[in-house]
Amino acid sequence: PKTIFLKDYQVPDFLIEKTDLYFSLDEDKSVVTATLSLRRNPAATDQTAALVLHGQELVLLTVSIDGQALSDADYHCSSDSLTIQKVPDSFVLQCMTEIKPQENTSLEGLYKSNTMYCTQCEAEGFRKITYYLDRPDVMSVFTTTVEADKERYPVLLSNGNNVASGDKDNGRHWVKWDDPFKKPAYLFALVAGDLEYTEDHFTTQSGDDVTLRIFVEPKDLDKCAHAMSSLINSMRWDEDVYGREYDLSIFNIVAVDDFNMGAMENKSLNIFNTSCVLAKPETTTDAGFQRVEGVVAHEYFHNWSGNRVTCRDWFQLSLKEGFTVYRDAEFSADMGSRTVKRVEDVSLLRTVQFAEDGGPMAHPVRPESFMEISNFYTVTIYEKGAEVVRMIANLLGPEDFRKGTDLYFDRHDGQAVTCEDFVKAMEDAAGIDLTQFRRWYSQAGTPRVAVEGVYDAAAQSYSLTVEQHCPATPGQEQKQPFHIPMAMALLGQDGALPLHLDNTANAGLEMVVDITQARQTFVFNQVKEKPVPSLLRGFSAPVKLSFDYSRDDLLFLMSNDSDGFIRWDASQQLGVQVLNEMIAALQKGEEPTVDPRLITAYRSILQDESLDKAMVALMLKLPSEAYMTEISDDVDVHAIYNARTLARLTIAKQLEQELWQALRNNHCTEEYQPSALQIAQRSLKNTALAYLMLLDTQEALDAAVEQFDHANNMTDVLAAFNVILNSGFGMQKQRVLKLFYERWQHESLVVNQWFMAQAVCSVPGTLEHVKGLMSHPAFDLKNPNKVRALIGAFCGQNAVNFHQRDGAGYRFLADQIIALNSLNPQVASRLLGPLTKWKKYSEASRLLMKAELERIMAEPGLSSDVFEVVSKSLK
Ligand code: B3K
Ligand code: ZN
Repeated sequence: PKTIFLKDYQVPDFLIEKTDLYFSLDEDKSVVTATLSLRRNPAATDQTAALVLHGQELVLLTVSIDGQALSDADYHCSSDSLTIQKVPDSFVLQCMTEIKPQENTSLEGLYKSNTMYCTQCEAEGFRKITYYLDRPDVMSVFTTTVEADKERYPVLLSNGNNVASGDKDNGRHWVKWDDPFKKPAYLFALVAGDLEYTEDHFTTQSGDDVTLRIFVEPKDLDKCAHAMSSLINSMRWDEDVYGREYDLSIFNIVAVDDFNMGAMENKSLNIFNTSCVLAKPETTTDAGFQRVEGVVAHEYFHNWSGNRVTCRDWFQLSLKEGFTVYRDAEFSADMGSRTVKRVEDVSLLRTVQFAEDGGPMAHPVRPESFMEISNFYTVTIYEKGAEVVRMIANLLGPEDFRKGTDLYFDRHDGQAVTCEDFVKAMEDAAGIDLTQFRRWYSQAGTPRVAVEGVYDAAAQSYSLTVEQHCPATPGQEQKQPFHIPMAMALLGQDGALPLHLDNTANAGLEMVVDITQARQTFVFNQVKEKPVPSLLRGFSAPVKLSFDYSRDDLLFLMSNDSDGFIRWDASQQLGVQVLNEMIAALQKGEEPTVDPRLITAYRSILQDESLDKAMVALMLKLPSEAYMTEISDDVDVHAIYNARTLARLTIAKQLEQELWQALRNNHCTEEYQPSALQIAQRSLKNTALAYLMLLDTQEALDAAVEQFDHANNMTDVLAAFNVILNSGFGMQKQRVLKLFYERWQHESLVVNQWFMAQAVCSVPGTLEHVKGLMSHPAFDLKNPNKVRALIGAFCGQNAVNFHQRDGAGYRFLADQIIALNSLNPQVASRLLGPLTKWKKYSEASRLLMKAELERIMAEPGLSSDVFEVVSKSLK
């Protein structure tokens, strides 16, 4: 595979004014007729260039220009292009191609999922449908006619408005769609199937009626209500917060079982993985409900941040993804608990994104090169990109940020633009200079920020000395200092102290200091007592901050900071200190002990009535194994697991009474709602249950079994199921495994949960069990959700079993990647994640992991997806 560079970007030689598509769908082959109105791009440097269209896995039947069929000598077909040397300046090109959607297991382009046809074109899937200029800066209006058997495919959908339809003889029918908005091919969509829909309506601020429909298989009609209300809430929110209205009279969502990602924002025809749209209390967990809400909002918000204003090229992907993740995160914060949402997002960022930024695939938010763009739909592009937008929003403040987004949307409506255009709009609207800030787009890696505080009692001054440094990442040895906005406060014994930075007048109790140099000192005056600094409040920048807090400082922050994120973060830092001490003891062959201050802190959290229960649950969770792994350079998986397990057991023993109280007091008797309040109760109750089950008492087992048997919602059922599976109660285990499957075998998404619960089980022997499940009738290597639930979860979330010492876990994963490489390269490449981090592990594991990467590398016929990740990991 070739490497493509941002610096080589050139405008397209041709533009496509109009695209007319005719699909004739059939069981053995489908025929696509594309009629394209093309003209030379006046901005192109070479006005005599040949026409080169993208195309893959297509059989070309006929090709004509302005009605004249071309002969073999007039054009050239390769495995990924169609070249026509001589074309007029303006002309109509017609291509007829044949494709086989039913054989397309890559789930990119046009493919079949169960009995329905559907598409996924982002990033470069449209070229598997017809020859085209498949790049986002070529924007065209589209008309699409879909023709298929009427009985099997009564529903025929595409982008825009349904403008005509009719029946043919031989039982076939057709529907024609017209999308008036210019769009790049990656936003094209088509669906054909035997689907039913639920419908609702939304009236825009301007008074226009929009018909909203969610299309699903008939058996799933009872699981659409949450997605529909989430959609309506998103539409209202985008009007209220960003002034953005919907722009067509119809908005469709379709649920598909086989899907590589969560969902796709195709213009007016969003296609969703069933896991991100279907929800009802009996089958869906609280996390599932929240995911549906978040993804529905995310895809809807793309209508402006992505569709109306799109990306010039794929290096700019974060332009739409980072911004849209920021938008959906703020929406979810407004719908539920803001602090909880922030803590969850920061947790993800600090484990998964920081790990990516420190590994072989590290790349800037705006990458400079790639081999396979599918590999760049990453936590860096999405989540770090969202943090960058969040920093801009905070630097500007709400009013100027809104001016900035208004300017961005107005200035670039209907255009394909760059991250630079976004930043420029912000600068122009707010009148500020983001020159140094732009390094967040170009430099990869997580900055380390070391802070030291010195209190001078005589001078009543407190100085914070800050040093920043960003480690090298592939291709970027040296980094320039970042502009890091650090929100902070100084806490005294009776509350926050007034901040007089450099003798200025009182700046209030909280401020943002702009760290811009490699080393700099901030002096605060009139500080009446030695403060505990509260740093990086709200996680104001995506950095690794270190400050030498004593455990007593951390306990103080945990109970006194007014910033919920800081309280949680202090509990995590305390947990890290305690666990690291235990890990060190284990490695020296000594008896590890749990610092009693941790237990005392947990006790007071459990007893603090004023705290949000969801926050209590979060603060009672020790740092995850994944986080402990991320912050360590020489990872000893088994020591981390053993220390954590022992700490958890000690906590359970010493807080047994308090945990029982939390369990009993948070039993919810009302009808299920995915509301912040109920979610908080359930999460605290189930956190308590998990601790109590570690005690191996009959009483705890009874509580779990009772909950498993009688709960009216999947959150509680699954929580009970999980703790029973991880316990030593063999008979109950067998019983719940069987019962759960029997009860839910017809609900594919619940069966995924069943696979996942077994895959993440920490008991020994899980690898063999997982291998056995691969031949379970419900498992299907072609279905990405099943692969993620079983293989992905085992390798990514079950460290102690995946890293079993003989390397069998690594071998298992490599075998699956080799099998998936030819079936579905995108899924194969994503599964590689756990192996790519091999350099972090202690030597024995490291060598075994590397050997498996080398074995994959030696496979013939590697996809560009897998090749890129494996080759970069081995460098
Ligand atoms: N834009 C899509 C991602 C599609 C990726 C395909 N490899 C989903 C989203 O971010 O909304
Ligand atoms: Zn997106």
